[in-house]
Amino acid sequence: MTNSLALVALVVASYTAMLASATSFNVGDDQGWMTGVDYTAWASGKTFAVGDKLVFNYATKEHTVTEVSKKDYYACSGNNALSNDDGGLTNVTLTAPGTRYFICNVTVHCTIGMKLAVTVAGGDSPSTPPGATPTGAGAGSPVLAMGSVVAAAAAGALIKLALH
Ligand SMILES: [Cu+2]
Repeated sequence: MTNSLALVALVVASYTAMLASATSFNVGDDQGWMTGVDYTAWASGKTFAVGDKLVFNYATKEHTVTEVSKKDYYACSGNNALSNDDGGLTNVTLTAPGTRYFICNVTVHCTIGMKLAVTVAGGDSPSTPPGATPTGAGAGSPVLAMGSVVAAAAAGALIKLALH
């Protein structure tokens, strides 16, 4: 009985931690960071929050994750890059509200569409009024909802066990 009690407590603790943690987005989902993917479509309908993470997966040195200004994003210019990586796995944590711009700086890749703009909700973002709770549209929402249900069920089991 002690073991199952500990297990239930562990489950509750891990789901609670998951609920509090930020969402990690795999850019391009299974396709990753490559040419031929519409990243504007990928980003649309997703809600990005401060603390969330973007994970770019790509073939090492075949692409870059280059963060640029809005102007350079539209110009596909990596000449004044804010950051640059070609290591094959680039993690970007969204630390503040606002829009961030990423391009691939390899030959014509950006020009043919390998670029991503992500708007992080919060602050002065007009698309997310203060106090608004994103529901459904965010990629993380179904998982979080499921986590809540499991956490609630586990909490119920914990109470039952405690009563015995
Ligand atoms: Cu590329």
